[in-house]
Amino acid sequence: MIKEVRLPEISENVETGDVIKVLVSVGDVIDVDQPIVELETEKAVLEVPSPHRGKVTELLVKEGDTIEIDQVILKMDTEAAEGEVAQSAPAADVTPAPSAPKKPAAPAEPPRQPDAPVSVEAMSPAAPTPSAGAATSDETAPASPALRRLARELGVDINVVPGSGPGGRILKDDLKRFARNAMSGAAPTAGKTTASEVTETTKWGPVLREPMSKVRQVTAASMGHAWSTVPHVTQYDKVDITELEELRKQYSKKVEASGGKLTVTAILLKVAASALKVFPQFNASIDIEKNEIIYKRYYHIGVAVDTDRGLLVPVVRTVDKKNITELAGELNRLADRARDRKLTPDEMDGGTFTISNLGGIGGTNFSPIVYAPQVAILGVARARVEPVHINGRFEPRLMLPLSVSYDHRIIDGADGARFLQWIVRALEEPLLLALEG
Ligand code: CAO
Repeated sequence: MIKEVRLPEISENVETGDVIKVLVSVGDVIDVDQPIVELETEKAVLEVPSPHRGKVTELLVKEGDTIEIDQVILKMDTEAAEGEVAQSAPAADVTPAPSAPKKPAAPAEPPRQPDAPVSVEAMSPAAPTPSAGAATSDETAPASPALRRLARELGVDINVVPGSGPGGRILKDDLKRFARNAMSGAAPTAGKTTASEVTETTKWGPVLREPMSKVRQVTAASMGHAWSTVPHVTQYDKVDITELEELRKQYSKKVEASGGKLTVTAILLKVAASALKVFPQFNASIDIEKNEIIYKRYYHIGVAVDTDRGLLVPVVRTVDKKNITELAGELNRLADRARDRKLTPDEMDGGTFTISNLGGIGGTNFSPIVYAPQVAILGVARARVEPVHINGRFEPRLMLPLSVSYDHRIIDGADGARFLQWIVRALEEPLLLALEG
């Protein structure tokens, strides 16, 4: 019997993907769950597994094709395969994985299809959102193909339409509102690079043009969107972690024995979750259309991870309910999965706050960009021994620079200062965590 194998639903907001590699050929006998194509979407690189066993009779996609959900990838004869041994997939830089990845039990997550593709290389720091500064291609915009078509018909660049749906998804009403505003001259255009500005560069010397990877496209879109829509303020402070460092060294072996690494990031996860409970406006989102603030009663914290493919932000779930040893283990596991290209899109969704620690690399401080629709992000720079004036004399103390960037629409400067001060005090006086956190 001839069966069609179609692209199943991958994740919320993902409508299309680019075929990076076709892993089977016509005539191959393939097994259930055997990867058939490697697909790059705006959120991850995925292996699409075969839902049936059979002999491939027709291949309907090739490398470089952009395919949509439900598009037929190949046809196979499920009877012709009887008695034949399945052909194994060619060795690829991917990790075979079960067809139904374990879904973390978090309230904010989209449902996953039972035989959805398996992520082998994570990509997205957050659900992509359209950006005034994003690429002009509409492939990264979280909108349905029909809406993209409508946008083209209306002459609207879908990438600059702010989405009000879940995860920044663009809804029909968003497009209509945007088009109306555009006609009345109110559409935002800030941050967009014009074609002439771009071509000008070739006038002054040789250049190299290369296509942006999907990670870069998504990062560009979400950072551009955040930068152009969130009025940022960044608050800076320094915390004396001399005593904490002693404790960290003292307990690091114990934490290592349970599979984690007791770093400042793991400790900050716990401290941040407690601070978010004390200052709930930092664990929120804004619904500007309805003039409402959405306070989240769960504490899922994203941690920026530097990988060879770019910035990825896996999310540690229910941070408030875990101890630092558990958090250290989970952070280690997620950072490894990010670097090994194994994160699933779900593992990067649903964050309510983010920590970005660049201290392992260096720097005296920096201003991180808020991952909209979140409203705040904690930046961590390199701890250094500095002379600190205490009781009339200078003492060498280990000082950790911290910053918090926040959305000034719902967080006032005084609250920004209080929030960061709370974190500073919790690191200097850990009892505060038990008393207030
Ligand atoms: N100050 C001084 N030393 C620091 C430090 C800091 N702020 N943060 C980490 N370190 C040290 C650690 O203690 C560790 O030292 P040892 O090897 O001697 O034990 C070393 O730096 C490496 O730490 P790590 O990276 O293994 O562990 P971590 O838990 O601190 O960080 C992670 C994990 C994933 C946050 C980090 O590896 C990473 O990828 N950072 C980059 C994040 C990034 O790109 N941010 C920018 C995003 S754009 O906003």
